[in-house]
Amino acid sequence: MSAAPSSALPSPVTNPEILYTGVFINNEWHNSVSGKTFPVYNPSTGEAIANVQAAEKEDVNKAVKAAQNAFQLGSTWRTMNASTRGNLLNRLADLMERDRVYLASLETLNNGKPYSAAYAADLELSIKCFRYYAGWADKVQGKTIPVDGSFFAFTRHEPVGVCGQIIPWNFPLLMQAWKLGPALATGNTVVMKPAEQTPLTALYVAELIKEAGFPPGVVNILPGYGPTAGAAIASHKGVDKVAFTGSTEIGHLVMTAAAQSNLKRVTLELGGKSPNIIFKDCDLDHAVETAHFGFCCAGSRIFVEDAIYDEFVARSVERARKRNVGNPFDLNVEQGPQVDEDQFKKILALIDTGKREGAKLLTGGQRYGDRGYFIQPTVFADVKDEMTIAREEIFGPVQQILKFSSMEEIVERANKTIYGLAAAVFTKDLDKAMYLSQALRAGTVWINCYDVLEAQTPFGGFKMSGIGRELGEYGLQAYTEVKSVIVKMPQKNN
Ligand code: TXE
Repeated sequence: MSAAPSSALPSPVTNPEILYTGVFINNEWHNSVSGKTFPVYNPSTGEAIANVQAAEKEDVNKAVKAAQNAFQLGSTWRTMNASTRGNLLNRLADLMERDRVYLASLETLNNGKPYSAAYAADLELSIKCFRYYAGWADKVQGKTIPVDGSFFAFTRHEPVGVCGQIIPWNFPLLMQAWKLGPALATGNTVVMKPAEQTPLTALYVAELIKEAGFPPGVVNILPGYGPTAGAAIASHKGVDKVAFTGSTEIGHLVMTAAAQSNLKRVTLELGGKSPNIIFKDCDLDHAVETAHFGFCCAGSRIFVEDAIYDEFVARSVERARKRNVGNPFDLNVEQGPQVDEDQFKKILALIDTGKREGAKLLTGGQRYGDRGYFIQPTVFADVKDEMTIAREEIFGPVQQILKFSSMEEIVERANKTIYGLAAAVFTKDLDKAMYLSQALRAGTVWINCYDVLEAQTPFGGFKMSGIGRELGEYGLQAYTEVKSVIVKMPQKNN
C-alpha cells in the first residue's frame, strides 16, 4: 500500500457535505423502523457530525426480504448475463473514481486517517478491488466430470443467496469493496452493516450502487450497532451466508449465532498479532521505515536479531519522533486520530499496562494535543513474550520491539500466539526467508515488505485470526455453492 507522493494528490474537500444518513433498502432511503438514530463523530475533534438512522432487527427483516426478492428465480438479477454483472461492477468503480476526492475526504472526516492515505491507498485499492472482481464475473466456471456409469455429470458454481456482511471501522471503504466485489461478481444479494463509527462512506457508495444500475434489493446497507443490527444479521434464518471482519471476540458470537440459527456459511477475518522478524542481514533503513509504517494500522510484534537490536530501536525511536501527527486533511500529516473514544482509551490503557509490566517506554505513551483522539507515536523496547502488549492486539501507533538470537527460537516464539493473520520477514538471505515462509503459521507472509494487500492475493487468518479467505480467486469460493448435476444417458462414450 505505497502512497503516491503527496504533491501529486488533488486537494481534499475539508468540509465534505454529508448527503446520506438513512437505511438503504431496495435502492431507496428509509428511516429506521424504530425511529432511532445515533450520532457519528469526527475523531479529530470529538464533535458529532451527523445523526444516522439506527437499523435494528425490524430493518434487518425488511432488508432480508428485499434481498430475497432480488434473488428470486427469474428476477432481473438472476437472469442477468454474468458479463453484465461485471459491467455494473466496473461502472461502480468508474463512479468511485469520479467522486474519489469527495469519498477520500469523507473517509478522512469520519475515520480520521490521513487524506493522503485515504486517497492514494483506500480509494485506489477499493476501486481496483471492484475492477478485479468485475473481471471474474463471467469467468467462474464449473467442470464436466467423467463419472462412472451411463451418466453425464457437471458442476455449476451458483451464488449462495442472501449474504450478510458486517464490517469494521479501520478501512471502511476497502472492507466494503472486499465484501461486495466477490459477492456481486458471483450473483449474490447483500445485506451489509458498516461499523457504527464509520457508516458515512458506505452509505454514499450505496447511492453510487443505485446510480450504477444494480437492480433494487441486490445491495442493502443498514447503519446500526453490533448487538442489534449486526446480531440480527448473524442470526437471521433468511441469510444464507455471513461474512464478518472485526474482533475475535465478536467472531465467536457471529459463529455461534450462525450455528444456532440456520447453519449459514461463515467467513471471519479477525484480529492479529503478527510477528515482524528482522534479521541482522536486512536492509536496515528499509526495515525501520517499513516497521514504522506498519504500526499505524495493525497489531504486531517486532522481533529484531540481537546484533542489530540497539541500533534498530534507536532508529525506530528517531523515526517515531519525526512522525507528523495532526490534522488528517493536511497533506504532510502521517497520522491522524484514533477512530473513537473507546479505541483511544483502550490503546492508552494498553500503553499503561506495558509500562506497569516493565517494558521500556522510549518515546510517546500519551495523548497528543488536548482535542480529539490523537495518541503520540509510541515505542516500547525490552518487550517480553509474556507481557500483555506482546499478546494483545493494539490497534494504534504503538511499536513493541522484542529481541531474538536464533532461528529455532524465533520460529517458536513467532508462532506462540492464538492468532495467525500475517507475518513478515526482513532479510537478504533467500534461504532464511523461504524457510520462514513455510514455518510461520499465518495466512500471509510478507518478505521484505509489509501490509501489501492487493486484490489478486488471498488474505485471511490461520488459527483464531479467522476462517476462509478474502480476495483473489480463492475469495470467490465463499460466495458460491457447488452443485453437481447428473444426467442419465442412453449410452456413454468416452
Ligand atoms: O470490533 P467489533 P471493535 C480488533 C482491534 C480492535 C478490536 C475491537 O483489535 O481494537 O477488534 O474493535 C459489529 N453481532 N479489530 O470493537 O466490535 C460492529 O458493529 C454482530 C480488528 O470495533 O468486532 C462492527 O460493525 N456484529 C479488525 C463490527 O462488528 C457485531 C478490525 C466490528 O466490531 C456485534 C476491527 C454482534 N454481537 C477491529 N457486535 C480487523 N480484523 O481488521 C459488534 N458487531
